[in-house]
Amino acid sequence: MKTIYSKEHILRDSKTELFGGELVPPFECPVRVEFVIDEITKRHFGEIILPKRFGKEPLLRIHSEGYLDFLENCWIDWKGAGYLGEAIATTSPSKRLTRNVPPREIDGRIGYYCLASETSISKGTWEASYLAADVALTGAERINKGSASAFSLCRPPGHHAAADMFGGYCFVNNAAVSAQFLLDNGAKKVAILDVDFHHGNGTQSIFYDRDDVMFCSLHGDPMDAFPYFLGGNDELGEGKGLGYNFNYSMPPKTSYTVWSQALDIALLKIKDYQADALIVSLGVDTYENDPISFFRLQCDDFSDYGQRIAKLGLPTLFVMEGGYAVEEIGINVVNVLQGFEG
Ligand code: SP5
Ligand code: ZN
Repeated sequence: MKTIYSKEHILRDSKTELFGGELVPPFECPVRVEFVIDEITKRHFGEIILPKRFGKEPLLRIHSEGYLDFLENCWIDWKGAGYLGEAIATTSPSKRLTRNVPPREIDGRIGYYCLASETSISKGTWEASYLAADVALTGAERINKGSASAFSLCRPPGHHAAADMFGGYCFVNNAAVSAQFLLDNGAKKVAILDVDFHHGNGTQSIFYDRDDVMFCSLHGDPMDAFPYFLGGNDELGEGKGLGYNFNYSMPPKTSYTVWSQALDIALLKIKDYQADALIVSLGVDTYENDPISFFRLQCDDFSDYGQRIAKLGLPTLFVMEGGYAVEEIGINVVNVLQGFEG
């Protein structure tokens, strides 16, 4: 399997995350993907190739123009306002008290487009996010041209990003942009399997009313875990999309035995759907030592579930999402990919 990767992910190098009332160094940091690259190299897993550039059109199929303009200009406007720190939303449209109009002034704009204010916008965030989408699209194009699999080592991650919102360390929804690219280039149906510890609220919201993308997510119960306000098992889709969204939320300390039972059920849904391709939102924050998550998966479990996913026999694009136990992130990611290859 080929890995698509660009060193320029480093352009996303925020210094601050709002955590427990303090500004701390972000969990989502550049060294994460360097550990993954090191492990791929060490195990001679496969060729590492550079992304192509696809331009903004594929992003505009998922995200609003106003949102992308905001991402591109946020840092410039924030500096222009004379602020010394990184760009953080201090306000957000709250339930009912909103007229749904993006304000002119930067504090208002960032709030309008923000779903979780732990995530700061820093210099280079847009450039890295745009490139991460190209990393994903390069993988999608390979799948479209007949590759059995590809690994898009995206950073920053994407599954929390909605059509017009950033947060949860995500800005552009790499998996959603890839799914739409496959549909725009001949696929009739695409399934997204989200195995990141956190619910893929952005991806779910993007495809919630559609039947050409099935979304299945395994994650920490939103009563106990970020993103808190979406991800219940009773969210099944709406309109044409009813019956094409499936959530498998699980409690603190969930073991691989329980997690893999949920995976098998999700895999059955995807099998019955008869998709043309599968996109795996691959977060390895389900690992037992992840610093911000609460599942109990062990390193070998990642190999096992890679094997189970392979049994679907679908062309599969792996898109990197979360995983914050940086010392083991490479082992866990490459275990999934090698398990998949068998
Ligand atoms: C892509 C991805 O994995 N994004 C995750 C974003 C989570 N950000 C919020 C982290 C808050 C962690 N709270 C832990 C509480 C422990 N008691
Ligand atoms: Zn996550």
